[in-house]
Amino acid sequence: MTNYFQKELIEGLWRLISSGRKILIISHTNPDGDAMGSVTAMKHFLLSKKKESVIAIPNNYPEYLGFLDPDKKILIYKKDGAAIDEYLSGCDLIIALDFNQLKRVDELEHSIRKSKAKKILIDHHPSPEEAFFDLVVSTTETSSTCELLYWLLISIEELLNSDKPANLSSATADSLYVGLVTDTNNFSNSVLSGTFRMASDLLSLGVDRERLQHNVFGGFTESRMRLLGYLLQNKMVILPEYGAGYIILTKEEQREFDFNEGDSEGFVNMPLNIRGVNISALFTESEDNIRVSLRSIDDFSVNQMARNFFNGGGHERAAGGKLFIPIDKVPEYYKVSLRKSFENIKKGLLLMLIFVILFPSCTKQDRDVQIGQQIKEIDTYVRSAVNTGKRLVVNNGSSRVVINEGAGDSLMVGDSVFFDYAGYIFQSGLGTLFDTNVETIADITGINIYNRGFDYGKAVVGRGMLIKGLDWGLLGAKSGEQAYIVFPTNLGFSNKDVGLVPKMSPLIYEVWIKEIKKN
Ligand SMILES: [Mn+2]
Repeated sequence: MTNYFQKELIEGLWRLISSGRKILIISHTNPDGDAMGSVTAMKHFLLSKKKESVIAIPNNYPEYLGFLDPDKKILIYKKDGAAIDEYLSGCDLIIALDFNQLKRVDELEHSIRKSKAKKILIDHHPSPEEAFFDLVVSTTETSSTCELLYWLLISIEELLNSDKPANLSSATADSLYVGLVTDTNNFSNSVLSGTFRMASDLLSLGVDRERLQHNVFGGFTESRMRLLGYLLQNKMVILPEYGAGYIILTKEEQREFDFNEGDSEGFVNMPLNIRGVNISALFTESEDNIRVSLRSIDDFSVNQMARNFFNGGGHERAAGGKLFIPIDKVPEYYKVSLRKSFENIKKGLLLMLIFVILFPSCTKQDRDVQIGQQIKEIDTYVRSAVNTGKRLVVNNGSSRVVINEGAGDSLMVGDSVFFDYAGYIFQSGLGTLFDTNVETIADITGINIYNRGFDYGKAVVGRGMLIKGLDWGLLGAKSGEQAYIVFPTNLGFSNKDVGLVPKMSPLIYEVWIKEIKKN
């Protein structure tokens, strides 16, 4: 029996699913076992309910997961884009699995955003893009999307047939098992008692455990095994001072060992098997960036580390991101990121200690006082700008001082914007620079901020894709406009340290609007 969910949630979920006539099931780019397991499980389940559905993913799945798609019916946006768009045009329900933010579906994002279909998200990553979906089921404390999906499907079955024990087809069970063993790395992490209960139930449903186990964790090519041996022997570096390890896999080595997408699955975990190593990274050189994969044991948050230093994020102990630096700079950069992460933790602990000792009740009231103070300082700043003849726009507490006027359509909720920006901590004006997409500005600080590729910022405004102050501050701007957008910390990162921004910082962005696309 499951008591995991409120009855209303299951009823709402079933209402959406049962009213869908043409359903599209999607998951994230570079799909792993949990992504592929959850989309195929969903498809089998829908089939058992006589529902038409199609699976679409942004790029191809790794070869070893091919057994989940025996008749090759899964559509891949990179080659089947037109077919997917056509299906979408008549589609009335989209079910998104195993990702939190829509940008995780890459090229597929645009088509999904345009679609008028109802949308459901089922996922176990932090910070889901809630506003976009009609129904979100998100639990970060679940081992895998497949586990979450299992309990949901069982609950639906119980709702529909309260007199019989819940039943799922063996094909559905097989798929769910694949996601379960992938995301727990064969039951070695993120496992709770419910995870084993699910595994036990799946075996009772007739899962062919040995075959699946071999498909997921065996069945490698010879060249993949040789590559692993080579990396462990020649490329794995251990940094005892940080309790960390890493492996760099270059393009040249990928060619030499006939590397295929998915071959490096599990490599990142290898250094963690060494006593004293608690943090591990795998850097994989690709066409225009370096893919970063991070793992940890104990309490070190690689999610924070990925957010702060690797343009990414994920779970507390498994995260990923991207780097845009030459591959030979990676060892130094990794060490700096480790050092700074430990410094942040120490600072956090020290602050916490000070707060506990000195301000036993330093709470929301104190923060409200700080925010009130910031609003006053911002007010003084924008007044002096207005006094020099600048135009001021205030949206929900975010102030925009227009330096150079633009022309054409105004940016409204739902429109897309392309812009250059530089973010500073507000210190009665531009303080410390913490983020920019403009290379010349980044150069001034001497550090390659966030290591980003210097593309335009782009976002759909009013959809929570940007921090609130920026999201709201941009409303009404026109193409060609240059402006300062300034707001108190509650519209920024609030009570969290993020990258170079200490918690409770008011922020100011200089923005240059390049292009606006009306919704
Ligand atoms: Mn997952």
